[in-house]
Amino acid sequence: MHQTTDTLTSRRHPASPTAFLACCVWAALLSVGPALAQAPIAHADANQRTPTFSKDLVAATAAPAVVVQATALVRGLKNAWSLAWLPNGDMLVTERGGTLRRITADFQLDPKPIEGVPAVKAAVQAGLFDVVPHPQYASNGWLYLAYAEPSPTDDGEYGTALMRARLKDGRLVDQQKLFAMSPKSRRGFHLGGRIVFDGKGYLYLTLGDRGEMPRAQAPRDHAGSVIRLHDDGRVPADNPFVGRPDQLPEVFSRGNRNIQGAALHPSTGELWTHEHGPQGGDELNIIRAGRNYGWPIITYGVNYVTGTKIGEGTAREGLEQPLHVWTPSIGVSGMAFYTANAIPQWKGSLLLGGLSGQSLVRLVMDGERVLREERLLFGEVGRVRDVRVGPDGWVYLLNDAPDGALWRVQPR
Ligand SMILES: [Ca+2]
Repeated sequence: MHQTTDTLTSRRHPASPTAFLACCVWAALLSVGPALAQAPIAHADANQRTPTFSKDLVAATAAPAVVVQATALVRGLKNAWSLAWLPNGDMLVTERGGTLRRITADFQLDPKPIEGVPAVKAAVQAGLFDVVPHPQYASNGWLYLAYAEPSPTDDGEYGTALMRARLKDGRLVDQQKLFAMSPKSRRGFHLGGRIVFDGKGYLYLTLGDRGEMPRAQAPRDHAGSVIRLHDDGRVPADNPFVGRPDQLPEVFSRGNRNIQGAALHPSTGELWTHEHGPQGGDELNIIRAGRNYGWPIITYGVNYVTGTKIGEGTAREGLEQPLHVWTPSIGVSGMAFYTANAIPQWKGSLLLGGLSGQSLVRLVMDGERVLREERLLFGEVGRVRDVRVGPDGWVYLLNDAPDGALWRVQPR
């Protein structure tokens, strides 16, 4: 069961002119859209691991290591999306419709939403997404928000954007828009919206394909990518496609369908994400510079209702394989590594939520290998939108409902 980084590395194909040519040839043969054939982004040394499958590991899990219960601490949250703590113990919660709420350290919901939130397009899956304080928030006061930004020309189009601001007297001030995906679209699906700081002055923002599948492989399109920026919005000089006029410099990875959960690995510092598959095929991935995660060329899912095949199968040289696959889909959302001490048996686990799966999922990891999967709290908190570990070491959840709540998870 031990699959170390070294063994994975040794299985990669060395980058070479021949391999690059091979990439170009098969990319040109793909049928997902002319954009891909123009400028293949596929990586020659893709990691061709064999993923684990949720259905195998859940079936093998007889009983959870720790039986937990969830307690609703704050009710009356409307389609809550993201939870963050401030240094004084207060919490901030976004509601997808476009409101930012403050919860005091003793779990009292401020009835008055925070003012000055930018205009958001709230439709289908679009709206206000992540709220994340800067790692040095205590000294610089920057709060980052991801949201669906309406087109300034009022043409009905919108796209995922990133801004930062400071919170002063219940209001966002000093606002700076840092990024907006291009092109915008009228499709209300798959907007990503998670923000992760890497602790080195950079941040990642996850995006989605907007329900317009070929865009995830279109080289001059932000859709279906993870982007990487300096904390002030500048494009890092070492981003993988900087200096490539056929590509976009913000892009860090592509071929990502819709990422609504992302977290930095506590020891490697790498960005781990999951993404929604279509019908089946939710994935866990490690996002690496310049890699292509395959959507919609390869997937373990199929088309909704019809069950027909998407793309070319489940694997292709040069396209990343996921670590773990959920078929049927659980609608993955929210992610946190558990490194606290409050629940010692969970140390080192990866926690994530299921929307349609209506559960908290705990993955027991050995490096990059999932050893065990537990489905916890099934049906008890509804559609789990966000999963965070609080400063007290307990796990907190937000559920996606018109009358949702902030929940604390503790051993029963
Ligand atoms: Ca994939």
